[in-house]
Amino acid sequence: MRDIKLDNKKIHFENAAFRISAPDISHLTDDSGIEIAFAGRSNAGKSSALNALTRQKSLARTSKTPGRTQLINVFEIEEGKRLIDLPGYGFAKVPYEVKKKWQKALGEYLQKRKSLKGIVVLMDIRHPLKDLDKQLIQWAVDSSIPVLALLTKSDKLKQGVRSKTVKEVQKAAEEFDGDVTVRPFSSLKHTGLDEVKNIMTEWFAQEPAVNEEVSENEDELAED
Ligand SMILES: Nc1nc2c(ncn2[C@@H]2O[C@H](COP(=O)(O)OP(=O)(O)OP(=O)(O)O)[C@@H](O)[C@H]2O)c(=O)[nH]1
Ligand SMILES: [Mg+2]
Repeated sequence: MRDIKLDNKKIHFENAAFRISAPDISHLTDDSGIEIAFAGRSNAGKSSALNALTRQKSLARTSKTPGRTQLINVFEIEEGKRLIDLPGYGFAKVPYEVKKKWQKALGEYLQKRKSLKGIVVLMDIRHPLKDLDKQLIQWAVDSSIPVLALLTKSDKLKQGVRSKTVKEVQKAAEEFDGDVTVRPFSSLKHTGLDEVKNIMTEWFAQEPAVNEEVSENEDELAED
């Protein structure tokens, strides 16, 4: 019996398949179910983390050139369960107009998307908690959205410095006074992968968002 129960909850991340690339939320498919977004500075390792999580080498496009992901990319694990690869922020070399467009699309997505039920904020372990990272985490906390702060490329640091950094960021994250979990992560070595999956599985077990039509019908019924 216990196995069956656990099996019901299991999320098959490896089943994730690309659905759509959208320049902004007006082009996204329906806003029902649960979405978990991967956000972070350009080059932080968002696309690599998605590929590690789904055990697919090239599901999300990765690049040595910052600014690779310029669209909101949607991957569906199963009906009503999606992973979102968001454009990176804070990359200085992108032309101002392009940057403005991305930031607007990103801001709109974060503020308006009802199915957004969890945000994974990825930060290079060597440069954590930059201003835009802090703004994003604070915004998520203020919107009661849980945050998993992943300190990426943890393979780049020796064990001692790594643990010290994780502790420091954990301490700093307490200041946000919300549901913020900090963990080291490496897409290369798969460090932290199981824990990420566990946390995301919990997030996927939250109450899903419902379509606008459904809630309107409910309103009508309530008026009757
Ligand atoms: N050593 C190491 N390198 C990594 C790791 N994760 C990502 N990288 C490298 O970091 C670079 C950027 O990775 P991406 O996954 O493309 O980063 P991104 O955040 O999606 O970047 P944008 O789409 O430009 O915002 C690539 O050269 C990756 O190979 C890691 O865990 N360890
Ligand atoms: Mg990317």
